[in-house]
Amino acid sequence: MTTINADSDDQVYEEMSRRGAAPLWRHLGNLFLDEPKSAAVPHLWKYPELRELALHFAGRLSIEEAQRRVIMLVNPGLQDPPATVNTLFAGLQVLMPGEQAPAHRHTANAFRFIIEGSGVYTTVDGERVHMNPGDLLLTAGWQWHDHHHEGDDVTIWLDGLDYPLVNMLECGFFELFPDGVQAPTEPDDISTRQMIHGRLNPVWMNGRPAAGRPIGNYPWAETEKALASVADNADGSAHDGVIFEYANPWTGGAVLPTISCRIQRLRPGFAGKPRQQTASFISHVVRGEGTVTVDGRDYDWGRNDVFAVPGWHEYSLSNASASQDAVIFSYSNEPALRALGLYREQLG
Ligand code: 1HN
Repeated sequence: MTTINADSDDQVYEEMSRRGAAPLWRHLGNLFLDEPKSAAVPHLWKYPELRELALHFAGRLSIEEAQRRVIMLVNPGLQDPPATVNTLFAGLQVLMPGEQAPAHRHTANAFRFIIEGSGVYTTVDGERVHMNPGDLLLTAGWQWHDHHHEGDDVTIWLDGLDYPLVNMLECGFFELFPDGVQAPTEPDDISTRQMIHGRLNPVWMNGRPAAGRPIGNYPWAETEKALASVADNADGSAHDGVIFEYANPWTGGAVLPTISCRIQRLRPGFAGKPRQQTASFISHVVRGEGTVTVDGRDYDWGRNDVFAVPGWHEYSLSNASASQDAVIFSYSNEPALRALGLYREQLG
């Protein structure tokens, strides 16, 4: 053991480090901030720019080689490892007619929000789940999934995953399906057909563990119906307009343990009040044009664009159009923060 030289603090600090120790008094300010400061920055991705990149590689990178042909939306503040906000990922996946993306599973939870194309399905744990634009498809952690394109058009969807959180927690597992793609073992779209009716839950399934996802697909036709039936007859939230959370029908809570998915409609002329929340979120514009203002800076979005708002940044949403509404799909890490007692918000 080295003896400490009592005359020189510098030497003792060096010795402290050699002994695997550190002085809290030199770290306290960095470790305990007055309020959160995100490494991620607010950011907007324009869909036509991303689509062009996706189509370039659709023409020259085989699905066998790529496994998943996904253009990752990388936050300028989170490049290594790449993520979109602190705990969440967004990517655009392109699948071409005739292609099959092989089956695999991972502990990360995932969903797809369909942007364009038809004739495509994902097999999730043996159930073929068909997708059309505006549909929300769930693949909960550790469910096998492979994608199949039997239609004629380019298909592009938004992939959302919580792998940045899973990896941060060092709980990532990944496995390839032995036979490439799964043979169907369940009736097509059965989970959606059994569960989508909202207030009519299938009694014979009660008692079954609510693991995985009870609904494979939240079809756009149902989502649109909800928005249309409220229309302009409710003001909704002063911050978000008319906003619905996609619910797990067993629990009434979020569709995935770490991710809440929402759909909102900003009526023409809507100007949302500002708010700030510890949750980070990512939004995809289903239709319309408008602005998200974050920390006083305007980001103007249009159809299919994606924007990220990291936690604890003050933001507000607006739709300046006098005649067109705007519809936005978004997902956030609010359930993960709530589970840990860390969700806070400040309403302007
Ligand atoms: C993944 O497995 C899929 O299965 C999509 O379609 C996007 C992004 C990162 C890691 C795994 C998919 C992904 C992904």
